[in-house]
Amino acid sequence: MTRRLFHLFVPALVLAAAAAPAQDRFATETAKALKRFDGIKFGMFIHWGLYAIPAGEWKGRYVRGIGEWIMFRERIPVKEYEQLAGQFNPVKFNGDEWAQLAQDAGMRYMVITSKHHDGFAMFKSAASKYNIVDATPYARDPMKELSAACARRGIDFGFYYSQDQDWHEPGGRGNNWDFPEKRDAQPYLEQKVFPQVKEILSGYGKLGLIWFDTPGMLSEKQVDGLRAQVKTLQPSCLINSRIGHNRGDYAQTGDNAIPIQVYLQDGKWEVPATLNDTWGYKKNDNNWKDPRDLVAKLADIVSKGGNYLLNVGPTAEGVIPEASQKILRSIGKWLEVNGESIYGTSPSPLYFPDITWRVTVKPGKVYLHILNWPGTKLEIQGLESQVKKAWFLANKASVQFSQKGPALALTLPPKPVDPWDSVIVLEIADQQPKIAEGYRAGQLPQRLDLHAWIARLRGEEIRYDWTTASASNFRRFERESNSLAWYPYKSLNGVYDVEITYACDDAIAGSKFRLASERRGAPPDGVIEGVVEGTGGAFVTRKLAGSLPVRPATETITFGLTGDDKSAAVKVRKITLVRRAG
Ligand code: FHN
Repeated sequence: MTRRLFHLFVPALVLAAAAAPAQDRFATETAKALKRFDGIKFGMFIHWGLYAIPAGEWKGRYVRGIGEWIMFRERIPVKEYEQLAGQFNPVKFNGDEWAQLAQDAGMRYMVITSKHHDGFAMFKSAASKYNIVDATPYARDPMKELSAACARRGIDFGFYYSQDQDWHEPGGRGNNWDFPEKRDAQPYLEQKVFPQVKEILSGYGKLGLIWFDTPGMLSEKQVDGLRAQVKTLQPSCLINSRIGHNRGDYAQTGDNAIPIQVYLQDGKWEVPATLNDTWGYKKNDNNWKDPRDLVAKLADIVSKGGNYLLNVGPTAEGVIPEASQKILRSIGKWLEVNGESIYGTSPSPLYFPDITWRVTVKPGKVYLHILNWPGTKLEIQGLESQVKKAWFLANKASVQFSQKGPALALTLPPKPVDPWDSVIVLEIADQQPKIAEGYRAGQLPQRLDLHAWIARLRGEEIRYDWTTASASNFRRFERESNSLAWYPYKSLNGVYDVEITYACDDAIAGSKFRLASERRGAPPDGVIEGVVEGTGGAFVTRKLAGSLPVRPATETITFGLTGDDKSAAVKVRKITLVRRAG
């Protein structure tokens, strides 16, 4: 998606305080449901709809961007897009297989698109004939089967519903090529949204949650009405923050956006994320994330206080792509052995100095997730509780350690027990770990690494490589520039000197770079620009000229290269922020 679209339609950079509505008369049910949600950690997102037919191609041409946006990108008239319904026949759909895949992956909840921005209902709807039962040759409601298959396996089931954007209706937001006249949302809400939300809350058993998206233009009163309707029908059904106006029970980060540190100020949160570069199926998108990356991200997100909602985009035949299945099952294998360190845990009480390790906690136990093997010695600073025993979760092998004040020194084997995330269990003398002053989550040090690994990779071409621990291919294509984006979420406040660790062959030096701290709808909080110098191909750390202010309101710190094709080969490992005194 272009940056412009990002700003227009993605409201979710802000982890909006989601706790306010819990004061309403459904507070008890909501609190109970939130506690359950906090424990289950890992969910399957499914984007499935008519857009799976064109699968990223329109009239023989490749269409850039996320697959489910094809109608918008190509300005396809409603009458033409509607024709897809006549071809939609997912005969290979099997709800049990999908739910089983989620279970095999260790996913404990599922959220599927009941209606995306294209306005097509993937369930039987009396409110609009534009639905899978009435408008397709398939003529069945797959959501009945899927919700029942999840219930049988104890997987919490939820629906995604696009409440504001609806490109099929004049009253919905987004389609100004068919409906150029001024929009009136109220009739659309009354005739489609409210009745359909009632349908999905009434016909599919107990919903764990409802996932609204891109709230955009709806008024506070309209959003209150929507919230009241959900809670009246199912008081324990959680509502995500993208309902708008801070009326959600829990918050979303931006898509694929992970906070840089532990983040607990605004209640429970979730990261919605893709397995490749699209949500809805695109036949040519094979940019699959490495399972190692996904397991490490799961540990990273959970250690920071979040849940991970990872997406699959099934085909128009109703099949989840083989590559996605394989990746998910391998995550499941890791969770089978290490799930104890993920489900039902609390976030880290320590801040993270770099990307070597992460921490999750259960009463009397600290789980140390080693994501990047440090060699035979590892020192963790800040744990004051006495460690009684330490062992690898995977094979029970004990780990030698010594403690001196807040320093815990571990002696490790030369190679990781698990190449993705080796978990060491520390049994401690206290129920809750005691943390030394200065090391607590929130008490960030003067020097802080923003590693490329925890950045969101913006753009379709940019890649992260584990072997060099760096991102590359910052090539500028058309309007879309590839960049790294970090999300401080209120954790930083100050003026920072900046160092960059990168590698660049001398022959390709000379691209321009731009580092900026930004927020929507305002001039940047700070910008540093310069030219990339050659490093003889080796990784070096260099100080940048200038300084970067980052404020609590700063939403993103973005690094991009705005040169020509030369910039493709520059490798960026990390940006280090060094807080200036005062
Ligand atoms: O526009 C949608 C997009 O298609 C997708 O559904 C994602 C999932 O989080 N939400 C919106 C963009 O943030």
